[in-house]
Amino acid sequence: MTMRKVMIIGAIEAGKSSLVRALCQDDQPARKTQTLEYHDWIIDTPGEYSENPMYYRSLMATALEAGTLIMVQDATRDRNYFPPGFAHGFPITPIGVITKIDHPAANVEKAVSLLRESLPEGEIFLTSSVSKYGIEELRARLMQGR
Ligand SMILES: Nc1nc2c(ncn2[C@@H]2O[C@H](COP(=O)(O)OP(=O)(O)OP(=O)(O)O)[C@@H](O)[C@H]2O)c(=O)[nH]1
Ligand SMILES: [Mg+2]
Repeated sequence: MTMRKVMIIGAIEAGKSSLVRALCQDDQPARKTQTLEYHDWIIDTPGEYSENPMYYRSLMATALEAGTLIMVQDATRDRNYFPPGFAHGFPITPIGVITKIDHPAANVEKAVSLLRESLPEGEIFLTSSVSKYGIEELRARLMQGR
């Protein structure tokens, strides 16, 4: 049986690569993602791919290699960078993740409602790559989906 990958998308600096590292128990700090990065079972994407519609086709094509899509919303941001209903454009299971919930400026409730505009249904996990809150639970869920 082939192990299906997880693709992670979200705005620039939303915390995608830090989340990937937390899920893979890699303690090195994340650096700016410049291109698609294939990790063991996660495909990390640059924030530009989610912010610029020019890259949507590339995201859609790469999603075909994955079974699960993680859509990230930064808890410290007051806007959603995905178009409305974006999750429906992908033929794989979307899971929402709120990042940086440890941050003093985090507004989790606001972040969830912003993410809901693009992911109307489906699970949303609350996480921090700093405190590791929610990381184990998310990893367990992702393992089920493979
Ligand atoms: N407080 C806090 N800061 C975080 C967390 N996750 C990431 N950060 C910070 O947010 C910034 C961006 O993190 P990255 O993981 O590189 O973000 P990214 O989404 O991969 O960014 P791109 O590669 O540019 O698309 C860094 O300064 C991180 O230290 C978190 O859980 N809590
Ligand atoms: Mg990155």
